[in-house]
Amino acid sequence: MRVMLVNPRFRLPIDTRTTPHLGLAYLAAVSERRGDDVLLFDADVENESIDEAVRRLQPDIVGITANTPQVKSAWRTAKAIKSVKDIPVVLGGPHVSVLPAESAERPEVDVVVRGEGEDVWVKLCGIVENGKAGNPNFAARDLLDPAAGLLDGLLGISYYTTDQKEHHNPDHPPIADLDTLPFPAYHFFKMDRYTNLQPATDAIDGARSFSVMTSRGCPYRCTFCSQSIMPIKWRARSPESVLAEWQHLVENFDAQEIGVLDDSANIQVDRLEKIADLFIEHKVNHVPWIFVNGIRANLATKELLGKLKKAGLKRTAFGVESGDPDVLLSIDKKIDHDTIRQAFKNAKSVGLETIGFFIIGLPGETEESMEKTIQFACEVDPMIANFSMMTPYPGTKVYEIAKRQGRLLLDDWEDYVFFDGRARYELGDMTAEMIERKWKEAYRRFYLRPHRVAGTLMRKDFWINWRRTFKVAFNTLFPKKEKDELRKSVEAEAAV
Ligand code: B12
Ligand code: SF4
Repeated sequence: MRVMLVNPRFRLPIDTRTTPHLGLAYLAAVSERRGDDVLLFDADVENESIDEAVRRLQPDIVGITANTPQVKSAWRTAKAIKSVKDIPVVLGGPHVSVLPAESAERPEVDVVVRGEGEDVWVKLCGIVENGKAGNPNFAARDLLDPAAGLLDGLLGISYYTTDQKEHHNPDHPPIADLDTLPFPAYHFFKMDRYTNLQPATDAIDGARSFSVMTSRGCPYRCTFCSQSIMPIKWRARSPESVLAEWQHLVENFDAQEIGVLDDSANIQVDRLEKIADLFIEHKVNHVPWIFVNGIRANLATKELLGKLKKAGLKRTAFGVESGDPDVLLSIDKKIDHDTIRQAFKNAKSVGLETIGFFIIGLPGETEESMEKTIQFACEVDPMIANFSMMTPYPGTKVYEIAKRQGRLLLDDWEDYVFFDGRARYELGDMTAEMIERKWKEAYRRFYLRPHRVAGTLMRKDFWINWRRTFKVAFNTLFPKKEKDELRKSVEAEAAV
């Protein structure tokens, strides 16, 4: 079968990096293992439109990924595909997992896959393949024919049959043993068209950079985090499986840097220690790698971090979120400031670069609590401080709070991004003006301290990336009406 996987076009309002989509890379890998011809269409790097590609490549099924700001683009993509042919069009990803009915009811979408996708996608492709075996003209309407009942037993999907009946089949169980998954199939991506996730490697912008997930899920349930839509059970790959993927990336793809995307990589400390030992023993520790997303500060001991540093770890992030103890308690992060202080000290003492993630505008915040966040950021002083304005994503507790008790300032999924300098909701005395002012102040005060300015100017990668850095800084502090222009241009492209 010819299966097409699509990352719909979505550009953030600032110039961010472009990386291959790991979820699609996994889906491509399981499709390849099934024996399918895989066609990967990442609209961020393609030169042709989706309908041209569909006409040229003639897929039998198309899977489109969608996070919240991408979902409208996913619908436009689905529509464009349907204008060519009535192929089964499937949507998956974080947004549609939370709000499946919203997409399933659209005429251009046939099936929504909720949650972890590999097993469901493979089974769905099997169903379509069987349908085609019995009927070469098999189309989406045949898949959704209530009399045929082809989708009746498939767990984890939502869809409307052609009699307009809504179906939400029960959830599919999460993959129990992640080691059974093939490695992400990067060979289907046009790798030379991507930048890197975060330049860990000084002096090599656009280094050959790959993402790896060594575990999935997170046992915590922070009130602002969309992770709460994924299975609560934390599952990890074996150290041997992680080593094998690492060797594959280093030897077959000449990886120059690797970003570990786990939500909570260090839940089992001995597993990470074993991974570090294996990297050292098998001499893959010369390739720098980073924890892109943050590891749990309460489990970041000096011993563990020291070992990881020897294994090639260059940079780690910690999710701090707030400098105010009451706010920190209220978001269920289950951590305290002394533990966070210690984690930053541990990381710095073993020579790791650090990133701190901070949020301005959590529920219950006041000007004073935001002030404490800025002060705490300056105190722990990570190499990179990332301040985001609280954006309440559907499915999170903060979204429910903002909707019920506050005032959501968003009515378009395409606005659900962090970077365009506008507050997303108001709650009690916390106004949009206050959030926006303190957010800008956070960046100014953190980065314009004399020792930071001097330190930044001394960094080699600053001089390599200075044009981009200035552009990002300028757009962050002086966001303009460019978001509307951006949307117009994306929609104009989609209309072509
Ligand atoms: C790495 C990452 C990024 C990277 C790269 C994104 C990329 N190209 O993959 C960058 C930094 C660019 C990024 C940006 C953003 N991100 Co991000 N990101 C992640 C992160 C940490 C890992 C993504 C990943 O690789 N996961 C592992 C793979 C295996 O999972 P997956 O992609 O979800 O795919 C699986 C399923 O969802 C499903 N699936 C997905 N697509 C499809 C399609 C089909 C057809 C099927 C059947 C199944 C299916 O099957 C896949 C395999 O199991 C996640 C957190 C997380 N744990 O997932 C957040 C996350 C996806 N990001 C999030 C957000 C909010 C954003 C931004 C909007 C933030 C912003 N800056 O404003 C932007 C949007 C950028 C954009 N252009 O779309 C949220 C999404 C919430 C939501 N409701 O949409 C998440 C969940 C973080 C969180 N916990 O809140 N992100
Ligand atoms: S913020 Fe981190 S620790 Fe909290 S739920 Fe999300 S992934 Fe887990």
